[in-house]
Amino acid sequence: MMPETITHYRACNLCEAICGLKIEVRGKEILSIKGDPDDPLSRGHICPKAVALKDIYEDPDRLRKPVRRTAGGWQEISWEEAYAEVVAGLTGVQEKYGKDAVGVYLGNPTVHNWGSMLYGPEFLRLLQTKKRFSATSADQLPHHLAAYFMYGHYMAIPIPDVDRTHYMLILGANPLVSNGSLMTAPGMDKRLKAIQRRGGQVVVLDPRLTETAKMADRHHFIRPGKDVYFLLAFVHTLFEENLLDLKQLESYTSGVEQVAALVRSYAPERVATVTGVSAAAIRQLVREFAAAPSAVCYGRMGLSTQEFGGLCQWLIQVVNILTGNLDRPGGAMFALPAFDLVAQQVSKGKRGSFGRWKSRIRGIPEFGGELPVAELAEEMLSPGEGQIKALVTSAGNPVLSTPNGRLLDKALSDLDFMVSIDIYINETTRHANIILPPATGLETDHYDMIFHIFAVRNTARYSPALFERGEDQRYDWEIFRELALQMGGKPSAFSPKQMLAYALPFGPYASEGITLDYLQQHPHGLDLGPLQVCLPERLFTPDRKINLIPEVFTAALAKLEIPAEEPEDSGTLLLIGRRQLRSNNSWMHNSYRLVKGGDRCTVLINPSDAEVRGISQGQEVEVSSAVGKVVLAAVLSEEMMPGVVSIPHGWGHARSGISLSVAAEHPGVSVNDLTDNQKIDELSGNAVFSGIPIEVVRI
Ligand SMILES: Nc1nc2c(c(=O)[nH]1)N[C@H]1C(S)=C(S)[C@@H](COP(=O)(O)OP(=O)(O)OC[C@H]3O[C@@H](n4cnc5c(=O)[nH]c(N)nc54)[C@H](O)[C@@H]3O)O[C@H]1N2
Ligand SMILES: Nc1nc2c(c(=O)[nH]1)N[C@H]1C(S)=C(S)[C@@H](COP(=O)(O)OP(=O)(O)OC[C@H]3O[C@@H](n4cnc5c(=O)[nH]c(N)nc54)[C@H](O)[C@@H]3O)O[C@H]1N2
Ligand code: SF4
Ligand SMILES: [Mo]
Repeated sequence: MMPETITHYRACNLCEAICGLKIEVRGKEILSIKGDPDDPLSRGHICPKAVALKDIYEDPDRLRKPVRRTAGGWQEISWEEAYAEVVAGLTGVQEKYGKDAVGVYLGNPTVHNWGSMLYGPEFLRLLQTKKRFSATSADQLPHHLAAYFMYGHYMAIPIPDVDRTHYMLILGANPLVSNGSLMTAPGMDKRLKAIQRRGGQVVVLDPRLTETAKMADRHHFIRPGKDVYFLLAFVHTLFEENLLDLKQLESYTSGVEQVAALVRSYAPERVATVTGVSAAAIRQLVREFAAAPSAVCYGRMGLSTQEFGGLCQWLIQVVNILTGNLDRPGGAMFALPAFDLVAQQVSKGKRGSFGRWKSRIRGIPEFGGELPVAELAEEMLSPGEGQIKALVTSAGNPVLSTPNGRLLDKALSDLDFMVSIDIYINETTRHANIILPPATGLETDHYDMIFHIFAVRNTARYSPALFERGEDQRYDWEIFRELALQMGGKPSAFSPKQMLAYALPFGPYASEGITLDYLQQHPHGLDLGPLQVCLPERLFTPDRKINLIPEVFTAALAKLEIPAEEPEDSGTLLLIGRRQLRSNNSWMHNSYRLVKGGDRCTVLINPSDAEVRGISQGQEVEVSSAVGKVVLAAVLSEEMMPGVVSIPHGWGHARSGISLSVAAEHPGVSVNDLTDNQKIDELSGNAVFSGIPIEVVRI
C-alpha cells in the first residue's frame, strides 16, 4: 500500500529569515517544499535554498556515521569508538601541553541549531581552554560590542522596525539577497516596497549597485572601508545643524555633549573625498533622516567586516539615539522572544565579557570568551606556551570562510589531533582525525532560540522533525552531551524540547498561555505582535542608562585619522565580497539545483577599470593580494564603483580529499585566499573582508 501524503509545516533553519515552509511528504519521499502563506512572519516568502533541504536530506555525500581518517582513506567506525578516540585525543594533548593547547572553532550553523546552543556550552566549559574562536569574529562581533557597552548585554541588539519605518538608511547590507541579517525579516522586497508605498524612502550606501540598491529610492557609492568617516560626518551634521532630538531617550542617555566634541572635526566637506560621497549628499541624507516621522540607520556585514567596523556599529547606534529613533516604532527596536535568552542570562549575571584575557600573538582582547579567528592560524603555527596543538570544529568551514584560509589550511595539516562535528568531508574537515556527523535539517526538531531575538515582529514556532533520525545517527546536542559525559561533566538530562517546555511558562508570554503544547497546536507559528517599546526597563547596563561614549570606542576614535588622498594611478583596486541567493556561505554547493547554470564565482569589475587593464567581458584574470592569488573570469559591470571589484565567498572546492561530488564539479576559487589575516579591526578583533588592496591582470 502506498503511504499517505502528509503536509508538514516548519521553519527553515538555513538562514536568519526562518521562513515558514509547507512540505509535502510521502513516506521518506519529499514531494514538494513551498512557502507557508499562513506563517505570521514570512507570509509565504521562500527562497531557492529551501528546496535544497531535500537535497541535503538525500545527499549521498552526507556523512551518517562517524569516520576516522587513515592512511588508506576514511573508515566508518562506531559512535563508541569515535567518542573514545576523541576524548583520548583531546585529553592527551591537554595533558601534554596544557588546557589551552586545544582550540575550538564554532561555525555559523551553530546558531541555527538550538541543540548546539543548549548543549555546546557544557562541553566547552569542560575543555577549559581560552582558545575559543567562532564565525562571530568574521561577521557581527562589532554589533555585539556596541550592544554590550551601550545596552549592557551583548545580544541586546536593536533591530530596524522595517514594517513601520518611514526612512531606512542601509549601509553594507544587501537584504534582498541575504534575506536579512540581525534583522529577521523574510520577504524584504515586499517590506521595502511597503515603506515606499507609505510615502517613506529607502537609501543605500554600498560600493556596488546591489539588488537592494536597485530598488531603493537612492543609492550612493561609498569607498570600501570608509563608512566610519561618513558616519562621523553624519553625527557632526546633526549637531551642526541643530537636528538633535533625543525625545524619550533624553532622561536615560549619558554622553551627548561629549559626542559633539568627538565629531567636531568631521565636517562632511572634509570626508567627501575619502568616502566618495559628496558633502551635499551627506547633508541631504542627514536632513531627510532627521525630518522623517521615523527613521532607522542599519548597517550589517559590509559595515562590520572592515578596518573600523567596531566604530561603525557604535556610530550607527549613536545616529539612531541622537535622532530619538531608538526604541520607537519605525526606528530601531528590541524584540521580545517567547524564549527570552537575554533575560535568562541576565538573571544569572551573564551579560557578556570583554578583555579578561588577550590573544597570544597580537594581544587582542577576548570577547564573550572568544578570540579573533583571524589569529587562529598563527595560534597554531607559532611555537611556545599556549600553542594550539589540537582543534575541535563544529559546523564551520574556516578554511574557506576566514581570512588567509590557505594559511589555516596548512596549519590544520600540522595539528596533533583534530575532530570535526560536521555533516560533510569538506575543505576544513578533511584535516580531522575523526568526524562526528549529526542528523541535520529535516531530521531535527527546531525552535529558533536566536533569531526571534533579532526579528522585526514577535512570533514563535516549534517545528517537529519530519523524519526520525536513523538509529545510527545522533543529533548535535546528543554528540555534545555524550562528549561532556565522557569528560566527566554533568550535562542536562533533558532534551532541547523538554527545556523549551520548561522555559516557556516562565517567559514573557506566559500570562498569555504560551506553552509548548500551545505552540504545537499552532504549526504555522504564533503571532505575538509588532515590536514593543521597552526602555529603560530592558536596559542591562549597571546604571540603567545608555552610555553613548564607552571608552573602547572613544579611545579608538582618538586614534583615527582621515587618510590622505590615494594616488590615482597606483593600479591597486579594492576588493569587496558578494553574497549570492543560491549560496549559503560555503556549504550548500553540493546541491545540483543550487549550482547549476553558469559559473557564479566571478570577479565583477567596472568597465573603466577593465579597459585600462585590457580586460574584456568573460576573460580569465589573475587577482592577487599581499597573501595570495586566484584565477577567475571577469564580468564587466557598471554595478561596481570604479576602483572596486567584487568576488563572492564560500567557493574553492577544488582541493584534494574532499567528498563533495557536486561542489567539486563547480569549484570556483576562494576569495579568502586573497583576504589578509593580518588586517583586523583593532578595536573589536573582527576580520576585515572589505577594502583589501588587490591587483587584477589579464592572462
Ligand atoms: N543567500 C545567502 N543568504 C545569506 C548568506 C549567504 O551566504 N547566502 N549568509 C548569511 C550570513 S552568515 C550573513 S552574516 C548575512 C549577511 O547579510 P548582509 O549583511 O545583508 O550581507 P551581504 O549580502 O554580504 O551584504 C553586505 C553588503 O555590503 C557591501 N559592502 C562591502 N564592503 C562595504 C563597505 O566597505 N561599505 C559599505 N557601505 N558596504 C560595503 C557589499 O557590496 C554588500 O552589498 O547573510 C545571510 N544570508
Ligand atoms: N571573504 C568573506 N569571508 C566571509 C564572509 C564574507 O562575506 N566574505 N562571510 C563571513 C560570515 S558572515 C560567516 S557567518 C562565516 C561563515 O563561516 P563558517 O561558519 O566557518 O562557514 P560555513 O560555510 O557556514 O560552514 C558551515 C559548516 O557547517 C556544516 N553544517 C551544516 N549544517 C550542520 C549541522 O546541522 N550541524 C553541524 N554540526 N554542521 C553543519 C557544513 O557542512 C559546513 O562545514 O563566513 C565568513 N567569511
Ligand atoms: S530565505 Fe533563508 S529561511 Fe527563508 S527559505 Fe531561504 S534559506 Fe530558508
Ligand atoms: Mo554570517
